[in-house]
Amino acid sequence: MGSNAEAPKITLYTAHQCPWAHRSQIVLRELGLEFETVIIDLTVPRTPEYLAINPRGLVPALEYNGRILTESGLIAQFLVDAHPSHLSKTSSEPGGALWRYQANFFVDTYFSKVQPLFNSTLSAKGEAKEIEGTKFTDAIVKEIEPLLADAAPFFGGSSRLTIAEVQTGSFILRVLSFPKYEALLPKSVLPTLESKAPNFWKWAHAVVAEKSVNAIWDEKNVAEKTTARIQKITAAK
Ligand SMILES: N[C@@H](CCC(=O)N[C@@H](CS)C(=O)NCC(=O)O)C(=O)O
Repeated sequence: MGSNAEAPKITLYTAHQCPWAHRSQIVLRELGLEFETVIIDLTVPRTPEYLAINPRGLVPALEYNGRILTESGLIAQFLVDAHPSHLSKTSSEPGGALWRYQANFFVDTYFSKVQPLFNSTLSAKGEAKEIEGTKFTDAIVKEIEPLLADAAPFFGGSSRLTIAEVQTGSFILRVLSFPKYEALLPKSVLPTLESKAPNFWKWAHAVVAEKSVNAIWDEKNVAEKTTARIQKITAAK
């Protein structure tokens, strides 16, 4: 893969409504790397050309000096490792391995304990939406809130974004925006988080205020596309 000394040639295959693909935007912008963007239309079957790039047919895919990388979490980690920066400690610096464990633990906790409940809240209807919404906010209070006790404003006391925010930021945008849309999350999510998860509340607002996080964010478009996707899934049940 390319040396750090010269700027790599990067093409990002993406769809702006996809939170996984959005991770690549955040990391590339934080690292100040130039990249070309190719938008993949997810409303139609993938072309043979795109399937040759990513046989799984998913976005994102990232071409880095001629190599194709897929899976958003691994792409972010690769870029962070290839371009040492404020986003992460290296494993060889003092305290680095433990810092990386803690950041990975945070990300793992978010995606194993919180995100499944976000998804079940999105697809629930009527009273069940409130019930799932409460499970979702309870999980943030129990699992995430303690891990942000020293956020200042970012993970682990960092004044700048870290890999923890790179991996979660696009999902946090949705947590703070979707309660405005009745078909998505219950309105009660926001006041509950504000009162019961003050560390999360402060951290989340700092995350979504960052340019690298919100640069491609189009709330109305994402809300519409997510609503349509949920209607399709629930109609098929
Ligand atoms: N684990 C993958 C998930 C990527 C993913 O699910 N992408 C969705 C869009 S958000 C996709 O490409 N779906 C294909 C489709 O909708 O046809 C990653 O992290 O990169």
